[in-house]
Amino acid sequence: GARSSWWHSAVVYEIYPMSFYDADGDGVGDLRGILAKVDYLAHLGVDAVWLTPIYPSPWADNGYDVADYLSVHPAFGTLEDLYALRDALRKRGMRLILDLVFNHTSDEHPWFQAARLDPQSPFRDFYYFHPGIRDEDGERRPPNNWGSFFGGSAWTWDEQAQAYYLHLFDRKQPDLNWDHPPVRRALTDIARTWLVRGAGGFRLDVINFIGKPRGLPNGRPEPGSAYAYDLDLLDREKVERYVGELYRVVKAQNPEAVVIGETPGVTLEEALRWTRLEAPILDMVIAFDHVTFDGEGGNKWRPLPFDVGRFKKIWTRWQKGLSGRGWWAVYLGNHDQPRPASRYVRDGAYRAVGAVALNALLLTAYGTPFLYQGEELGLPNAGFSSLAEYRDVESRNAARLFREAGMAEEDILALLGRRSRDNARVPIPWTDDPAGGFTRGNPWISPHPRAGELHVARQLADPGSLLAATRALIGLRRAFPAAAHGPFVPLEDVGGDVPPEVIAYLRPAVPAEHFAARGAEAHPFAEPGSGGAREISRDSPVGRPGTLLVLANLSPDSAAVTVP
Ligand code: TEU
Repeated sequence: GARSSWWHSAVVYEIYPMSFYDADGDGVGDLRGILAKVDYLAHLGVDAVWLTPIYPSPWADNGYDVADYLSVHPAFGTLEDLYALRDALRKRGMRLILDLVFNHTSDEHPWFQAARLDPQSPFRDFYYFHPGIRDEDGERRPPNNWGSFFGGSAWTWDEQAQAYYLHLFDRKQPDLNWDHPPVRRALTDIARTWLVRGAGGFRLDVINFIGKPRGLPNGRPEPGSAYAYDLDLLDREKVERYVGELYRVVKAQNPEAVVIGETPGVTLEEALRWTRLEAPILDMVIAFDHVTFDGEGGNKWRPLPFDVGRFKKIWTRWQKGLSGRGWWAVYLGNHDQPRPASRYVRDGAYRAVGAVALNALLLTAYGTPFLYQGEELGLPNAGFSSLAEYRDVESRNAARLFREAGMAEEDILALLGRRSRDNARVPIPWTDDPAGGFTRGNPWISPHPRAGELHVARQLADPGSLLAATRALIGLRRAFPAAAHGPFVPLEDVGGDVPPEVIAYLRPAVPAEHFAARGAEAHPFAEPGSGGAREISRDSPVGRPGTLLVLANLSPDSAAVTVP
């Protein structure tokens, strides 16, 4: 199938604008801040930048509660600032990907404001309002047992509307009713407008959740809970029909625009069906099997010890399952996940090498790698010292529910320190000034406790840093199409006993034009055989031409890369 689109050989860099860089000193990152750092992005060598939502929002869920899909939140800047960023990226060969949150709006969006005020409003059917049902003792209650991912019921009674309304996330995020054609038309128009404005593509937030089953039936309650989070209820035919419609509109407007579906709970079969290379309805999916297996029943708040064997099995299943047939976003972290350098790596000496290994896995895998801001620095979890420092609605709701359930404060703090999304949302440290040089104001969230040790300036100056290794890996991916397109073959499948002291073996220098196009100096690789390693003989099962080997000696101080 066709794999010649730009995103099939691209590396995407995810930016959480609130925490990237603050140019105007109000303590919140902004678009001018990102603009100030485009040469850093060019130096890294990434091909596209995905911004999480930058639209007007009350920030109940840090922008995933959109109050106006076509403007820019004043705290981030103006549309002109966004266009300036778009142009600066484009000049350096990079595209801008926007986040479309189409499963729900903010309750402060004009559509919801109109809908809740007047049952006759044309916007009433934009959402799921329901009068509720009477239980045996005549009490009114929600129409089903669905739970909100942010705690409690997925239904809230609204006095103004005199009805319940559905919100799979926070109560300030009412779900849109995609069965209502005017909803689909309105959202498609919004996507088209952003394409006209020069967006290079979209990441569609929880886009499989738009397939609400007709009749809104009860789901299977989660063990120990009154609520159901039953993704099996989703109507897949509906998802395919609506997503397919949106995909065709986007491609008709700009075939080069990438369409990325964030699809929590997606199965490998669905991923193959939706991203099949010959007739996709999504160019790639963001899957979750490898970021939910370390929680009991997929519940992040019931963490299990990290089991690298299980991780490898899941990773291999998806890599082999998709190879040559479908496509996915390859990621280990993002703004919703704890930091990979804490989640997948034992503490202590191995952190530095472990972080290199993770970036090597990410950047040599089949699919499009998504590097989330700070992963090039190996930032571990922030781990706040007090609950008051948490900003994330999911974490604050969870802490309240744990407290009501009698959990001790220090246990809540430990659990959030391990699983909260805020672990990956603290500001990027740029310099060795106390708050990491992110802002000259008061940061909206606590700075990273290890900013002083891991900041960008220090790593830029160190050729042995994780930043340097990550940059080299991005360049390597450029030199080895096999990294993105080659079949994924676990070493044990080739029976090769890889010589233990083999180090990174990178044949051609990265084409200089890759870096020149970004106005950055070329990055020569170590010549073969340097470092005194034994050459990999061509007749060894792992020395086969066209095979990409990314190996390293695992001495703790090594900045070399390691075998996935
Ligand atoms: O995340 C969807 C999603 O699955 C998350 O709820 C994830 O499972 C959870 O955060 C893990 O702790 C998207 C956005 O990425 C997230 O930031 C939003 O909060 C959410 O949708 C609602 O828009």
